[in-house]
Amino acid sequence: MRETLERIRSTAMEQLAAPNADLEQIRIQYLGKKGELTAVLRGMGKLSAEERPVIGQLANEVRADIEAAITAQAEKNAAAALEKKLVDERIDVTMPGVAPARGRRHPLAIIQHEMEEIFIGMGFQIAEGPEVEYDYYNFQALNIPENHPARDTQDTFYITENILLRSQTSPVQVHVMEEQRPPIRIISPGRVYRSDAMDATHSPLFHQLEGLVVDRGITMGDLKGMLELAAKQMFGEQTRIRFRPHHFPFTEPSAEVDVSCFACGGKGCRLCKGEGWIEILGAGMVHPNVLRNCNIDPEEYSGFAFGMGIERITMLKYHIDDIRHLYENDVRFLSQF
Ligand code: 2NL
Repeated sequence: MRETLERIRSTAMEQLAAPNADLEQIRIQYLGKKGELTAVLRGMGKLSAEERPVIGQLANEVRADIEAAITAQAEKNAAAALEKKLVDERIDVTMPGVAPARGRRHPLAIIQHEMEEIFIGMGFQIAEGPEVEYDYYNFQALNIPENHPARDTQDTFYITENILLRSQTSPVQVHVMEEQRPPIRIISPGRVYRSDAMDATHSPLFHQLEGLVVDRGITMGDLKGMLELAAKQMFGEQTRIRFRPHHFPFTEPSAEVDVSCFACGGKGCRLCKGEGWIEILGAGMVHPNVLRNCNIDPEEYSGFAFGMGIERITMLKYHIDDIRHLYENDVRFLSQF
């Protein structure tokens, strides 16, 4: 029996020493209910009274040795597994990162924000409104009655007989004049729609920035001074402006406004088509009918207004020769700004 115990101990130790030994299987094989050591202990009843304590002690030692060896091996395995995990999952924190592809502002948004900053700097507030409007706000309130020829040049998309996509952002300003009392000093940037065929300079959807100032004693001189300041900030300190008489139904008098060419300084070049001047906006004194439509007394108050196409300014500043580039979202184009 002593030999059996010694053999059990040495074979168990051999098995435990083998690479990839199955510790649980070995524990069951020797120490389990039906294990080899357990079987020996069961047979102890047949031993003599002198032998029993000696063999019993040896059996306990063998059990303790095997248990200790299993625990030791389990600890070794766990340490080895941890070491392997640490090596496998090592991170070199000094490695350069993968730079994420970064987007940027669309050229139209760059120019719109530039203009917003300039007018905010002069005390204007930004006003926004719906792109779907009533005929009244887009036309009638602006002194463009039914059958007025301006309805042709500003032909838009109709949702119903009297609901349409705004052809200018002026309706936003009409809402503000209805809801607020002067002094009013706002700009309204945003999308506008016209029933135009797409070509190099036209698009059925484009962007406008309009401005409106209404207060006591506002004159054409205020309009000219303010526009000159804005033009210098937008196109450079040496920029001059020029007013040419024009007609808009919603302003009287009205003017088209040119800036001295910011490419050649006024000598005449390809950008200004030899003119020395570039048209950038329309403007004028708010028509008394428009003020009256908004319950503002034209005897007490006067105002000026102006409007410009954001696409046009963007194309001029960035030398973009076709408006369609601005809508095609080709990253090779957009990444240049
Ligand atoms: C242009 C010309 C202009 C206005 C827009 C306006 C708005 C109100 C009253 C009076 Cl509420 N006028 N806006 C005035 C003059 C010109 O736009 O060529 N836009 C692209």
